[in-house]
Formats: sequence, C-alpha cells, structure tokens
Amino acid sequence: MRKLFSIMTLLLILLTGCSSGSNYEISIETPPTYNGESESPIIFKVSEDGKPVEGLEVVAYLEMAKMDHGEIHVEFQDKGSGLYESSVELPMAGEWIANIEVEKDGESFEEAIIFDVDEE
Ligand SMILES: [Cu+2]
Repeated sequence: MRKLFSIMTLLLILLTGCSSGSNYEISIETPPTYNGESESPIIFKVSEDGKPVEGLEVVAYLEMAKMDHGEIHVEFQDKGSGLYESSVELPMAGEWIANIEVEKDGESFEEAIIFDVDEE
C-alpha cells in the first residue's frame, strides 16, 4: 500500500511537472448561444501573468457536461489582444466543457473550461 502511494505521488509530480512550461490563463470571453438553427460566435481570452498572449494555435473540443453529444472540434482564429474567435453550432443549451489545446513554438498546453450556453 505504501509502495502504491509513493508511485501515485511520483506520477502526480510527473503529470503536474509537464504543464509547468507555461502558465496561460484561459477564460471564456463570449460563450456561444443556442438557437437551434445557426452558428454563434465563441471567443476565448488567453493571458499569461495578466497580459494577453497573441500568436497561439488554439483548438478546442466541446462536449456537454452531463450528456453525450460526442465531441465538437473547433479551430480558433487569432484576433489579437489575446482573443481567439470561432463559431459553432451546438445541439443544445446547458452546461458545456471546452477542452482547449493551445500551442506555441511546438509547446502545448491544455486546459478545460466549463461554461453555460443559453438559449436565444
Ligand atoms: Cu444535451
């Protein structure tokens, strides 16, 4: 049991160690809405130490928090000032999770964000 615990601790250190290369903070600037027929904008903001980060490759996989609608792959465009925009047509309003992958100079960083989608 003690051996298992130390292996788990080691794994945890290794896992957290991997993402220490950058400390991007990602937040949702504009969550998409649901209207049942067309795409709506989705915008994320990326910053590092409080300053906006430009020039990143940003993709996200969207999935519903409590239901299986599969994953929706979204690629974002760099709009400057740390803003990354795309548009998406979601199948439902409610609680969604964005698994975001950010890449710069071959280094990648992942973060999951939960956000609410309102019906228009
Ligand atoms: Cu659903």
